[in-house]
Amino acid sequence: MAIPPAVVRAARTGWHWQWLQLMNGLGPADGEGNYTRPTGAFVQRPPLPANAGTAGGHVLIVGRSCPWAHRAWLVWLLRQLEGSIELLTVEPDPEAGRWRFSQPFLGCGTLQELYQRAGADPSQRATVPVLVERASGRVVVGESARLMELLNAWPAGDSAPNLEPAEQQESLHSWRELLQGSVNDGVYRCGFARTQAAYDRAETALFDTLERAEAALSGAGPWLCGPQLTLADVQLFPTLIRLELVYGPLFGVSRRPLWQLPALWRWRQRFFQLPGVAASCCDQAWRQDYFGALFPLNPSGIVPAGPPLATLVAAQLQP
Ligand SMILES: N[C@@H](CCC(=O)N[C@@H](CS)C(=O)NCC(=O)O)C(=O)O
Repeated sequence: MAIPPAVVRAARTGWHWQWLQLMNGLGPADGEGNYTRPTGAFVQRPPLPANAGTAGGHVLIVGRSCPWAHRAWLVWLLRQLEGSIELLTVEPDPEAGRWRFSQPFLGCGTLQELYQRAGADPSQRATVPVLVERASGRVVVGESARLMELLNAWPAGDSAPNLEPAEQQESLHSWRELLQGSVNDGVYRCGFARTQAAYDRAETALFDTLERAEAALSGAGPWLCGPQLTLADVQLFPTLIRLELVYGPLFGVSRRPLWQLPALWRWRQRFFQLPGVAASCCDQAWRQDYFGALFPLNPSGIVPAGPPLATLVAAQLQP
């Protein structure tokens, strides 16, 4: 039996209203429907702790699916900091919408507890990545952009690369600023947009920046700022490696699949080959967490099939 149009209209209105309520929890928006990322706790860049470099003195807490955690994890592994900073992975708890420890950590079962013990306001989100001093439980920093810089300054072995080379400082700074808003947060601005206009703005800014990156890499390279790998490359990778697997299908970011940007495709392949990087790419966990946890964007909870990660980092473009 056909459903009367008036019932369909009422259901759509009611459904849309409920969607907006759920979106308020997921990602706040301004009056024009643009996603506005809330400010977290412990966001300032601290000075290098006096005991930095002491074996086991600090713990870097990450979540496998989180791109912000991934960038800190990448700096940690590229600079080979495993001797002084322990890496600890938290698990998502999609029902409660928070991170939990597999084993109690410093007496805490959830990241929220750890944040509150460290002095965060209960209204503030407990986010990954976060760097914690083990002995005191003090949060050193909870903002990934600052954390990347701190880890780059952390005492490391002679073979550890400096990811903020002085000679590339200017271009590094401008790339990082551009990527942070239009690409790293940009994919979320697309996925969490409340209106068509908000989505269009974010999507245009995202692909404009990717095309600029494509042009920069086509002309020079092999890295974004030139000859040396920098924090700008580290910042771009977690977003680009999730592009076809998550952001394309879930956030509506599919105007230009990466194979249409061949210099960026090769750059992604090159970055993936760096020691340790492949092991930090947990594509199954990403898909499970994003499609499973972001209920307002995927109410069925179905995790769609996607391309195998290996095909996205192949040396040659697959015809
Ligand atoms: N500004 C933070 C954002 C990090 C962030 O949003 N992390 C998400 C996971 S991708 C999180 O932990 N969310 C938990 C929550 O919102 O309660 C950073 O860059 O470090």
